[in-house]
Amino acid sequence: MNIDAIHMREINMPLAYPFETSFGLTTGRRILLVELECEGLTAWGECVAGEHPYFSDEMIDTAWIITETELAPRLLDAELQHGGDVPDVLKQVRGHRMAKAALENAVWDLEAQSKKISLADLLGGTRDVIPCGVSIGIQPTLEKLLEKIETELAAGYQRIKLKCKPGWDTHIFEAVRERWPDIMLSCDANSAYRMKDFDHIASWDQFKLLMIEQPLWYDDFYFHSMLQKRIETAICLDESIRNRRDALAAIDMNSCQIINIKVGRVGGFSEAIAVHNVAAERGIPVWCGGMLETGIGRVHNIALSSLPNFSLPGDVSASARYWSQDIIEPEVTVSKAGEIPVPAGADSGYAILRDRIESLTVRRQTLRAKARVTA
Ligand code: OSB
Ligand code: MG
Repeated sequence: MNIDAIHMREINMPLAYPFETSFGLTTGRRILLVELECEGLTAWGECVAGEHPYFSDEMIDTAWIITETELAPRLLDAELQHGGDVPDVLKQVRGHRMAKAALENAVWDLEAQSKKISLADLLGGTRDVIPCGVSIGIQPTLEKLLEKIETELAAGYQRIKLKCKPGWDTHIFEAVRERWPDIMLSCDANSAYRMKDFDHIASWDQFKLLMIEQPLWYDDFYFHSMLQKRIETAICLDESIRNRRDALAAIDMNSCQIINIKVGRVGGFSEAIAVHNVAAERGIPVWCGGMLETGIGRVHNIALSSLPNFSLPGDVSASARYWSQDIIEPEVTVSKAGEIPVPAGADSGYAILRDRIESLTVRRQTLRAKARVTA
């Protein structure tokens, strides 16, 4: 596979509902999309870097410049057989995993198309449907939060994750558990707590949470392992896990008992599969995280979630929870059982809405391969 052209574009999309976490409020997304042209085929990738470097050190503007100046030129020069060849092509560039993932994932998509198999099959997926949960942002009031949960449970979602932070934690868990004693419930602090909060976090054991996601520093394993010793509830790491070695270190140190895999955060499908595999070998369940993706990233997340060790409901949910209109058709929907079917066969079953993408585009850039000498 020789890539002939890489089209980069930024689209701006307002979120249907504002999303608040301990690190900030998001009301609209600025998203870098890449479109690869290769021997008559076309595949898209979505960069999940945020508008600001608040979740990770990447943001759309750093991803844009790195893609344009470093990553895309390397990919255009490379001889590729597989999506799995991409990390080696890009390895001279350190970091910038979300930018790399957008390109690598599109190459896997091309490979699946050229082999006429589903992306899930190419990745090693084994599930026909994936179990779905939702991540519910910090709300203006407790009443609003309870209403949201009621709506999501009625829609069929199997697990509710509550974003939390100091001042929006114990009392909401208490109220939710009082109303729904038995639902699968977890929380995500996005690094909002410190060592002084250990007793406070330990008091949440009474709520029988499935997990507490990333309570401490975004780059930490050691203090999470200290905390894990002090609490019964499983810690799940998100931000801290950048690659397979991080997963190994975190598991060996007992920094976590569950891992959230985000394909952008770990730099692409190859590393996501490696994290999945190392966790599986050690009996650590994983689930697929979300980054407020459009349908393009969402469909890639669905394929990844079909791997066997994605045994817990993920944060991959229906398009309508994010967008008044998605950029793929049909939109992603969730069944009453809280599941999304995994597309089988060569056709992903989702079409890219090119006109809609055009109308949302605010900047674009095309890079083309140098003329190739063919024998
Ligand atoms: O920590 O999982 C997170 C969204 C943006 C950045 C970080 C996170 C999230 C979510 C939302 O929790 C997941 C989703 O619904 O896409
Ligand atoms: Mg998280």
